[in-house]
Amino acid sequence: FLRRRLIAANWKMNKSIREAEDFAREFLQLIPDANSNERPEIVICPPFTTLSTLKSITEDYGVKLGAQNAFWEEKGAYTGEISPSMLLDAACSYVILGHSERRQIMGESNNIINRKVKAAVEAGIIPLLCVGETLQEREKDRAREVVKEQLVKCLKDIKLSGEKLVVAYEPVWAIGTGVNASSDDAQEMIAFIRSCLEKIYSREEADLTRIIYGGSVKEENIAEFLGEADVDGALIGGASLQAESLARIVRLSS
Ligand code: G2H
Repeated sequence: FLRRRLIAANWKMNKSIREAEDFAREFLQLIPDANSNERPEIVICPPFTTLSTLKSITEDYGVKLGAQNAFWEEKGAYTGEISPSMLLDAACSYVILGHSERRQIMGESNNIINRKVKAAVEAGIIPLLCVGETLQEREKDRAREVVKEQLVKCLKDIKLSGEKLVVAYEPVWAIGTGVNASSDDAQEMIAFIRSCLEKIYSREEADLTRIIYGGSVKEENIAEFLGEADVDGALIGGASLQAESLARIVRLSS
């Protein structure tokens, strides 16, 4: 298959160091071997404070790490911020950018996200760029327009080569609500996102880029999403916090 499946866990602001350690030890026992070609790519995006502990436990097992945010500058007087190169140093291969919680609660605009995506790509970290419409936008039939605008603005002037970007379609109304989008809705929007990437980049780039679905994914619905032609994996919040639940999702994605 052209694109390797990706299962990414977004822990959001959850877990102490001890809890992360317990999770990792249990999780690693429950998933297929790293060299099993049955296994999807697995990325855990924990709070910054648990990265180092998770690295020491997971690095020999091929489970990758990602961060949940990054700043756009490399270093300097930016109190409280963390740069993409620091994340690379902390063993992150990925960084979630543009998550709707940051757009809504922290007021991140497409322009800010664009600067972050650019900095991440330049540092060699793969952005997991989140896009998605609100319920109001969907009801006004503006979902495609909003998602297209997010893609165009967040990817402005960003050169890509190969698999240097992952897009996550996360309809805001499906996040943490227990109300997932239907797999048809996800397929339709993800195919549309692929067509936008084709316009922004090229057919080849669009075919290589993995586009995943996020929003109330759980073991009961993962197979349905993965059954869709354009859905290359999932970004999982709530259901990724328990090792058993995430491991079952991984096994169902094999
Ligand atoms: C959407 C998702 C993970 P949840 O934010 O990014 O969270 O699976 O809890 O809806």
